[in-house]
Amino acid sequence: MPMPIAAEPHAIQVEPGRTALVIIDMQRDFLEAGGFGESLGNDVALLHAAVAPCQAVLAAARAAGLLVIHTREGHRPDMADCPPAKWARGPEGMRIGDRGPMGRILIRGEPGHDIIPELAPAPGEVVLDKPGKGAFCATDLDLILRSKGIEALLVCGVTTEVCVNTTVREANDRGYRCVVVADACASYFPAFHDAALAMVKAQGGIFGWVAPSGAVLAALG
Ligand code: C5J
Repeated sequence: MPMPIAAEPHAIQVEPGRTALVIIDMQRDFLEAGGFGESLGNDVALLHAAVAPCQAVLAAARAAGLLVIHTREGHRPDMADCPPAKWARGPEGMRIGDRGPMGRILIRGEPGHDIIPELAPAPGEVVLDKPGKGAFCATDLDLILRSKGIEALLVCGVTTEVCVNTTVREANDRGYRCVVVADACASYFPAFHDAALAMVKAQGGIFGWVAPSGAVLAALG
């Protein structure tokens, strides 16, 4: 049965069997002290507002039988997939691959790279490792979505203007309809969060739709 979501710039209908929930980078490295986010000078507490709405949407998506995809930003332990230009941007001693309180920063297999326990993937859910900001860059996400017949994405996670927004733009160009769940996303910069959501829904929804978690829960419920 189609699910109508009260979104902006206008309501959208999605089919549960053709819709995936994509939770972007809810990793310890971005949300906890000592990780990649803090190494870049950010206040990681600002991201915590998104956790409870993400949990609620995840529970509802599971109950509705949606495909659930969790992404993680990070690099191979040998860092062969970390462009020097990305590596060089952090402060010396706190860069990608350096050792911090949660292990090597933004490296796969390290504790900091894990998804926070509140949003731990369930068995059978897709966990997608990505080296970049966008979830389609150098990953098999498009193949997975097309193989499962997915055409619409509910997108949550962090940060709104970086990995969420990049992924939505990539998805939009590939023909997916994206609904960004506003309060289930967060940024280290509240003004950027607001601007990123505004950019998605402007011009008649140039990149997609924006809805509060309450509207998504009402649709899924
Ligand atoms: C950042 C992300 N902000 N997941 N990554 O570097 O948004």
